[in-house]
Amino acid sequence: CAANSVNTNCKQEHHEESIKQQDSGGFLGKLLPKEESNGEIFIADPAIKYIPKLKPKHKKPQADAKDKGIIQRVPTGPGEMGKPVSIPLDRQAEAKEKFKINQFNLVASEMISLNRSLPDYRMDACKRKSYPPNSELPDTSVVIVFHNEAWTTLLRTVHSIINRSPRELLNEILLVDDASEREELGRKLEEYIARLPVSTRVIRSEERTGLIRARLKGAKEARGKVITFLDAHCECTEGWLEPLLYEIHKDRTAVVCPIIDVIGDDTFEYITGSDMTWGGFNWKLNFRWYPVPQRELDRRGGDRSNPTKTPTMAGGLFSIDRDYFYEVGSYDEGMDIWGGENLEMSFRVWMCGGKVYIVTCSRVGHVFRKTSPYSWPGGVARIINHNTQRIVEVWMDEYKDFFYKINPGVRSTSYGDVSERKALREKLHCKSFKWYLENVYPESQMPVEYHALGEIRNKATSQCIDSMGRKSGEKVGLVQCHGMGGNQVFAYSGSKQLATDDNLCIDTSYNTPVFIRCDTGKGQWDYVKETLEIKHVNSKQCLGAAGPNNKDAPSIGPCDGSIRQKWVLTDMKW
Ligand code: UD2
Ligand code: MN
Repeated sequence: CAANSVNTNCKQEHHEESIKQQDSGGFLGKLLPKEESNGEIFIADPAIKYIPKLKPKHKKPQADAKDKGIIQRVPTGPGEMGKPVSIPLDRQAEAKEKFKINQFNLVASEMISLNRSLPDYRMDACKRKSYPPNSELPDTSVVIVFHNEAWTTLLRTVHSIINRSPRELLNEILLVDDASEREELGRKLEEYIARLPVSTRVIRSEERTGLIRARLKGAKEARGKVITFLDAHCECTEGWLEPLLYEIHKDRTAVVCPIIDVIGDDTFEYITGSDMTWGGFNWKLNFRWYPVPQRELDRRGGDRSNPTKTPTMAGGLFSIDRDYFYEVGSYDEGMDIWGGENLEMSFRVWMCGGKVYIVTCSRVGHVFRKTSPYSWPGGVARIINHNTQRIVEVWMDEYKDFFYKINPGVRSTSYGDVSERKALREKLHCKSFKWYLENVYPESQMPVEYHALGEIRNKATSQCIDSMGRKSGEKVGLVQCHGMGGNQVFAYSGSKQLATDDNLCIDTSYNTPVFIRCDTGKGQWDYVKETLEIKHVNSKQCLGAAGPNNKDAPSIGPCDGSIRQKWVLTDMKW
């Protein structure tokens, strides 16, 4: 079955498969070996993580552990200490087959303990930091929404929270089931969590609402001072919670994310992510990771253990003061299934007076998948276009043109009524998107100032400049104009660059127009209104229609006043 398939046979197949596993393996039996199922698997004191009290006859006590009356459990099982799992030869076919169910290696996940150990990945400066006593920090409810999540990843998320959070700071865990269709996520889940030492509840949604409304449902029930949202396939590491809560303690309008580390979808290896990336987005409004610019490193005084101000967040993992969450407009209830809510919240929080941080002393792993395993009622494109239009219409002012120019077809998707969200923006006296670009995200792919946005059409041949989906270093294309946006949309920026989406600008190299990265600042062109010439500022040469040797590329040469060197830019602003 294809990913994102809405074919009910596919869903049925997956469903049956998961029930079969359930019957033969017995998740609970398998994952709670006898010695651990007597109530001791959940480690109450965060100071003795992974060290269940076993009777001395089981294992020899280790020197320092002996003094505390506890036995060190040497973690040697599959995946312990974040190591990759290798699937035995005789289970590889099964693993391949079961990968389809959740779009990650279910067999590997089932081999790993729900309490798997992980190294302390924090940088030294983080380990040395001291925080106010727990009694002074706000406590948190953790809200995890899921639809057809695998039992093992869901429960490993829960166990990692319990094992690695100070009890005073963890008010409760709320599992919001967004109409899952899997047997094991039914009553069995309630039975299982009833034995956990931290208040854990399952909140059920009868109908599939999508992750945004599911999170709202969870948030409504939350009793902690802070709400922490996590995806249902995460693993929290040592010391993850305190630095998040500390930032909110200092500033209740701070929305804080951990560094999101990668749990490999195939081996479940825990791979640390960089503390030098932050969140951005391109013209298509796709969330993207980009390197943190020098400007922000300087602001943090060169100390990488200080939180990074980030223009946007990935969306799945963050903490927010519960009252502030509602004050700043919680989520847009009009958004369906998946996508866009992270950018919407990032824009909203920044523009309406809050901040978004990546707290580099907090690390949580997440299983990143290549495709989505669940169904998308009504189609993936429809859902994402619907959600994204709701963002651009409410928050992006004139800059919404970037999105519509590159995706003209989107306009045919309805996006519902956004008047309430616009009223919210008014009520909160939020700043403009231009303010956001200038003050929060000057490195954005969207130039704050631009003179034209659209196709660059040659006057002689009526062909258009086209990025052809190429990368920096590759040559610029010139093909039939198609009027469909995409690779034929360029902005002529205030800094005289000819920029297309995702940091791609036109420059010349060895007398050939090529793409370079816009953030190099290179590639300046004068557009001469009177003569319609596009003139390279450094070399004074003109861009022209295709030469005789290169039919699908623009030429560059001495300006000769011919019609082949005349260009029409769309939507000129002067
Ligand atoms: C990322 C975020 C995710 C969300 C999404 C954009 C991270 C690590 N993940 O995608 O949290 O912000 O971008 O919307 O930042 N789910 C439901 N109902 C649904 C669909 C999904 O409850 O109809 C659950 C799902 O089981 C999971 C969570 O929502 O626990 C996020 O979904 P995902 O893991 O497919 O999203 P991801 O990580 O690709
Ligand atoms: Mn996820």
